Amino acid sequence: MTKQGFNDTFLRACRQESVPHVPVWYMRQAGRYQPEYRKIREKYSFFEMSETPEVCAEVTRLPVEQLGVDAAILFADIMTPLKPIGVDVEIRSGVGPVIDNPIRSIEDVTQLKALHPEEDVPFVLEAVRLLRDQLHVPLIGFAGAPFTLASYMIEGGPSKNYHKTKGFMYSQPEAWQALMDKLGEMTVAYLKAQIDAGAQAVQIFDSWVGSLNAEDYRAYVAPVMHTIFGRLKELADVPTIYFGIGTGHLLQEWNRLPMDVIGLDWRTSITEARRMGIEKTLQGNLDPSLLLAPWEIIEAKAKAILDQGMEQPGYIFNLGHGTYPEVEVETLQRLTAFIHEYSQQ
Ligand code: 1CP
Repeated sequence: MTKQGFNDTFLRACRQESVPHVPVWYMRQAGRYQPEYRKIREKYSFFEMSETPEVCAEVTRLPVEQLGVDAAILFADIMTPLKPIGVDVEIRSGVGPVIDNPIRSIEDVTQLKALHPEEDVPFVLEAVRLLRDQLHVPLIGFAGAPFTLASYMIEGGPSKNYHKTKGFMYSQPEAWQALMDKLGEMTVAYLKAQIDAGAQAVQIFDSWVGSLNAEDYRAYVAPVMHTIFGRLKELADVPTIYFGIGTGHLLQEWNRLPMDVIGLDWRTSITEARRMGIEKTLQGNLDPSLLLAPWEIIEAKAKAILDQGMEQPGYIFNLGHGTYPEVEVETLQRLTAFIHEYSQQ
């Protein structure tokens, strides 16, 4: 049952149905480019914010109200479910996730606990429940993908080349497999709980998996992604989205996974992906750096992307990666209005 006045264009586009306009939302749409966010963030740490359901719901709603986007994404982090399974993680301002006890061996993997969402992350589920009552657009739940989570768990923080992660993968393949299996189970449990609480779509962020070539992706990562998306399809009837940076060379592999929407970064155009035979819904892919350019340039690029996306049903406008703190709120407001207006049918 949909609420009266509920805007379901995003869900319709996920399912490749006709839409009155192209739906749009932005990765990292809640964040430091918003003065209201910065004000709240002065008072709380990142995890204090996301662990307080009322605050979490407030910052999740902020971009929906301010920008007029067609979907909300839960305010949390891909690291959120790692704390209860035994990972000592904090989010450092201007840096990102930092982990004091990085994974080095099979013993470290064995010590990781299973996630019990209702006991371990009740605040996430409570925020989802609050938001479902408050929102008139779909709520996207999310999780990090095993490779990308493992990259932080093994490196101990952000990385440029992921060489410790890949070194672990190549030299301790059994420990790697055990880690993928554990994180895969955690991801299914976490997303299933978000869906049961009310999330109407889920996105899995595999931001850093583009650092692998297609052969290694197939050997070391594709099996767990197959299991995760396959299990989600059995357990729930909501659209699933898979996103990564620099993953153009992996799209054929992705096309074989049982999921619905591929999130593209700016390196692979919508037309190129279609030419490669990708028939899933596509989401993307304006380079977020463009948001710092004069409006005429942003508009011309957005128009070019829309022209490609609108060639067939199943297209969602987004950025190719998250917004930056330097972006002006007005720019995103104007862009959202432009996407809606230009794509109106
Ligand atoms: O608005 C939203 O998009 C929802 C909230 C959200 C999401 C979906 C946050 C809040 N983080 C994420 C996902 C996330 N977190 C990803 C996948 C998407 C991506 O590639 O950007 C990744 C890799 C992280 C890890 C992370 N957390 C980073 C990146 C570090 C790196 O390796 O470069 C950072 C900076 C964080 C902290 C964080 N998470 C979210 C916010 C708003 C912030 C900044 C916190 C602050 O200091 O105020």
